[in-house]
Amino acid sequence: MQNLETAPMDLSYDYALDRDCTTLSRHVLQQLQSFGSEAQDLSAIMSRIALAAKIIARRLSRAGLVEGALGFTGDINVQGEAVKKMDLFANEVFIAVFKQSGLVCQLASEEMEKPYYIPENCPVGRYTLLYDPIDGSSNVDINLNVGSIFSIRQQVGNDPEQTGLDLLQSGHRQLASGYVLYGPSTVLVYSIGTGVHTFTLDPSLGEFILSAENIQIPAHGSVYSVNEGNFWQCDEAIRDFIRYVHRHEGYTARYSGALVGDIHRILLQGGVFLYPGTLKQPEGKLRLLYESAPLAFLIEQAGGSASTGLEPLMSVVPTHLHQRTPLIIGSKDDVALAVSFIQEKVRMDEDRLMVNS
Ligand code: P6P
Repeated sequence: MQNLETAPMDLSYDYALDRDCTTLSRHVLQQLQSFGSEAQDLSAIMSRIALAAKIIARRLSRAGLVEGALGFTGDINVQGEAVKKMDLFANEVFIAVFKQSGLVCQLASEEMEKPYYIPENCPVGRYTLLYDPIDGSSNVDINLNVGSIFSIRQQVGNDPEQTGLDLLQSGHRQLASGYVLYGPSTVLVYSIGTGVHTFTLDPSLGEFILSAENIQIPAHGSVYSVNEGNFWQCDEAIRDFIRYVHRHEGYTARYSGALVGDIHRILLQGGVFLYPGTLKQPEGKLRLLYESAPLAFLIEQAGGSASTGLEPLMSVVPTHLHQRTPLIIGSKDDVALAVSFIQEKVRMDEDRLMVNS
């Protein structure tokens, strides 16, 4: 059989079969170079996430035709945000695909005040899934891209009080993370600590098929992604960074209102995404455990970086489940530039304090 590494772009039957047979579950085992129980578990978890993604993608693709798929439920979630019907549907999908899987002890989501606890799955050593079922749900009713974000952690001990306290760990404790981008095609991007890989849903097969391996984010990119409507709400250091990219050639603004789409662009083309603290939300808007930390894990695996502006995002240990965090994430050089404006201001404030003391 041809060596696929060296063969020219060959859409022969053999190549097509090889490509179509590199499914997500097989890829996880290849990445872990193991058929042991933990590798099988993680492979099975990724397959359940893929199943959830397919069910959500199907609903999104027909949302305009399905009674009750669009619009708001009328409820307010634990974040104080109006709940979209698609948020609720997607949250239920993740619960349904994992409830009978025997793999996951707890499911923690943006849509649930407390984790969904599955006691029969909780002998120590099972897993926890933290997820944002639909990120960017304001885009659902206008048919723009949305995403799902997930993070897989080891379940540590039992938490019969369902407080979620055992989930309050830094991003370094993640075993795997990724996102699904529901766009013109449905793409699942994941890392299990051995690089970043993308799978594209082939509707004719009903399978996610490997489309790119070991993605590396460029060290620099022209894109900066921030909601400039918050300009006067942001700290002076962030305003100075935005003024810098306004005044220097080679920068372009891209902001979709859906984190996953903005991050996917930056993963592939380079650049920096910022959601800093604002006067109204000094801790920022994005949640740490099931939005920022999974994306930080993945972007660092691709050679990028993620910061709160004051410390590496992956180092933050939350004090509560739905903790928010400022987020600056993307190409190493671009994150470093944005963070340098914040650190310069911290230095100036410290110097001013010393002079005045
Ligand atoms: P804003 C969507 O609600 C979300 O959580 C992210 O997907 C997105 O990046 C951000 O909020 C957009 O927030 O305040 O710019 O509308």
